[in-house]
Amino acid sequence: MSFHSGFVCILGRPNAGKSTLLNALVGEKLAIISPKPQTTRNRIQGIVHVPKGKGRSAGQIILIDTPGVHKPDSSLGRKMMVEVREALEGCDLVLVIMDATHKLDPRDQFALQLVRQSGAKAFLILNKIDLIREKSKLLPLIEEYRKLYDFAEVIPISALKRNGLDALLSSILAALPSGLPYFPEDQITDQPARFMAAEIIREQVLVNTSEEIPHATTVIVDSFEEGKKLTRIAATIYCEREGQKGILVGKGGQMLKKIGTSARLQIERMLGTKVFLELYVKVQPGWRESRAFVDELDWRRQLEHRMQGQRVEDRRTEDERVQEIAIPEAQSPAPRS
Ligand SMILES: Nc1nc2c(ncn2[C@@H]2O[C@H](COP(=O)(O)OP(=O)(O)OP(=O)(O)O)[C@@H](O)[C@H]2O)c(=O)[nH]1
Ligand SMILES: [Mg+2]
Repeated sequence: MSFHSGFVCILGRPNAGKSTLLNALVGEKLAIISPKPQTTRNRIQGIVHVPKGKGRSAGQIILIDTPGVHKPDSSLGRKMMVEVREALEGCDLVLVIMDATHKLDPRDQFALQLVRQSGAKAFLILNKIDLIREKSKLLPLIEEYRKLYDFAEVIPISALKRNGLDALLSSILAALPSGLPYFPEDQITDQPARFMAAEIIREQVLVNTSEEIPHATTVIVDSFEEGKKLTRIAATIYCEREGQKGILVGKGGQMLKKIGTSARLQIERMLGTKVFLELYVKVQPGWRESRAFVDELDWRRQLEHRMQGQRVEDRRTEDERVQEIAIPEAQSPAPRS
């Protein structure tokens, strides 16, 4: 049996479970997850190395997790949708992931329209079936979806409980062309550790805050010095208003400390070193509407600028300068040597 490989885009509305599926198939936490919609803001590549199995050829699946499909109302939202479109470009297969507990609505049409435009082969993945007691209830839903799009396959799964994933992997491989692996066997993502650290911090902001704060915050890692035993990271959480800053810092810096400690433990696990994490909170009014600021959040662009020796901050315009406060309490305890 030959080796199969190719690019597979995971597409769907916010909160459908796209990132949960990516992590489950790769077997590592590459994407942050939260019950809040629009958690993922950029495309994330995860590489699944599939060994030869019963009736299945070996292969390499390059999965691309994407931001939830929605009608954007800000620069940030527009950038997220550009990420979706870029992920769709040139992919061999699209996994349209839908929350099986939801009724079909016009927003699903918008997602399907994107698949139609891409012209790629598509599977319908009905997720969260662990929440559905009577599985027969899925049949009318499948019928409705089939009327809207000619899916090559329909596969019910639970990304959270990891049900149906083996069948999904086999179907994906069978749909991919014969070819060589694109990436070496030890590579599971294209994301730099520096960016993953920023995402882990943002996830802790999502977990620990509510209302408009999750949507109004973003994180940039300002410095990342990796040593053999210790990694020193300084990062800034940007929010839009003084009131939000107050909540993020918390009484006596307690909230920032909580966010910092949880994030640090996860980053330590990811890097396999001790981490010294310094966190700052800054107010950047209306950053989601600033195209220049939103563009600078793109790690691919950050990487480009660092290679050119430019600091990200230097590229912001005068009226976008931030008001800054440093929170020394947020520092992690000094690492044990
Ligand atoms: N019960 C159940 N919950 C799930 C399942 N898959 C994901 N979830 C939950 O659904 C919520 C959203 O999951 P995500 O993976 O962040 O969803 P997403 O599609 O990546 O969301 P965005 O990044 O916002 O577009 C989280 O609370 C997950 O734990 C599933 O199979 N069953
Ligand atoms: Mg996501």
